[in-house]
Amino acid sequence: QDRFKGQDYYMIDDLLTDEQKIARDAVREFVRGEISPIIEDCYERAIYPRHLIKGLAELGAFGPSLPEKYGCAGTDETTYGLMMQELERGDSGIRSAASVQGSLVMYPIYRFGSEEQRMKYLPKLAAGEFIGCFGLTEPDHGSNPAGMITNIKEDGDHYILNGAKMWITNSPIADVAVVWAKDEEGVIRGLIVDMDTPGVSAPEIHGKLSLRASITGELVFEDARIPKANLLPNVKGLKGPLSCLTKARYGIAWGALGAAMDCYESALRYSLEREQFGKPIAGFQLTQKKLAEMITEITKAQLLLWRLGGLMDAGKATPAQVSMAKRNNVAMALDIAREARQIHGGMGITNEYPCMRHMMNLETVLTYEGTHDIHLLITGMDVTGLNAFK
Ligand code: TGC
Ligand code: FAD
Repeated sequence: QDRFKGQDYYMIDDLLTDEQKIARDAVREFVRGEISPIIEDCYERAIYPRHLIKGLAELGAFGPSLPEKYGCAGTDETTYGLMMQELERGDSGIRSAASVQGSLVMYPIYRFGSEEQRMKYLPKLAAGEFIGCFGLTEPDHGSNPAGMITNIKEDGDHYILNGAKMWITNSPIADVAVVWAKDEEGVIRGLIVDMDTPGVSAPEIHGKLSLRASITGELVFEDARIPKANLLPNVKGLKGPLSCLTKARYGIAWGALGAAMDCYESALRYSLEREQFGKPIAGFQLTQKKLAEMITEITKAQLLLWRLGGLMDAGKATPAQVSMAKRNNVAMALDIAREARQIHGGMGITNEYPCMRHMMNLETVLTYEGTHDIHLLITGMDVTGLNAFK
């Protein structure tokens, strides 16, 4: 196969800095050499390829935009996005692992933690020596995390943590969890939970037909004693976890673009090679319609992300703008995966081609980090000023 060069219909590369392109190309090369050759097998056997963690850490894929002082690369937000784009071109499950580690575990420790907590955890998480997970969703509180019942009660210099979290990426293999729980006044607080604490367990969730190269589990807390020193001191309320989600949703908006690019690339290549009725199927108008619409949507998403990256760096991006990008790009990628699958005909349902795997992965991506409809309602609230959730 020729080396992937990326789609760039509007010469968006001209808008990128050399540093951004170097970081993107390094991850692209890692995906080509380390992820693409094994991913179909991992997916089929529902295995998370843990051996990739070291390489991902060396690329700086865990918390790339956090400061170098903590072992991170200190990149801008567009670089972080481009890295997520390339990882998800490989597989949404691999990008998920990086999103959770960087945006949902390292970011809250950096943003809301004490300097002692930062120094204790961030370098190890950046180096992949620790695996982190993020516990917000509960069995009865998914889209509405404000209703959570997981709670902490004071007991001397400890908190007693009780409750359960559901659908937690990486929990069965995690060393540390950032967990959100209500205190005795009902205020949501963040805690750093070492997973070897007695009373903490993380049973794996089996039977997923999506995101199979990612490991997902529960978090169960039964009178777990968490030192008070592990409370994140600098945030109270739902805005704590939601701020982390804004950071991760931004990365997902880029990641989904990567999955779409991979599907388009495969469909274009296949349609030029596959002949029916005496000519390449790419020569039929209906195939061209599919391909033309795909590259149009990819190009629009690239432009949206380039601008959003600039707004993030300037500190001007609003959570609602991030919601719009996450919702648009994931739905766009899912549509492209479905159309690309069709272009491959029967071959499209096999693991010879990536489209079906991306399609199934993207069903999860459409749901986690705020469902497609929740993000629509966030946009609706932003433009009308009326809150449909209350
Ligand atoms: P609401 O009253 O609107 O807000 C409470 C406070 O939070 C602030 N806020 C945000 N801050 C930062 N970023 C955001 N995106 C924010 N959204 C809201 C808000 O300003 C307010 O602050 P303050 O100072 O006034 O207290 O909250 P609500 O209870 O009405 O909920 C609103 C809603 C429905 C939008 C929110 O609950 C929501 O986004 N629900 C979706 C839940 C979700 O996304 N869960 C994701 C779980 S983690 C996950 O899926 C990881 S998958 C990772 C992987 O494997 O890649
Ligand atoms: P529900 O909230 O029950 O929603 C069901 C349906 O109802 C959806 O279609 C939704 O859009 C709709 N709905 C809900 N409320 C409204 C409303 N007000 N108006 C209109 N429609 C509404 N969570 C974590 O905390 N950490 C993780 O690491 C993590 N990883 C995940 C990994 C995977 C593979 C999956 C599948 C999920 C993960 N999640 C994680 C959980 C994820 O964020 C939730 O699944 C998601 O927020 C939706 O919650 P729910 O599944 O409970 O669905």
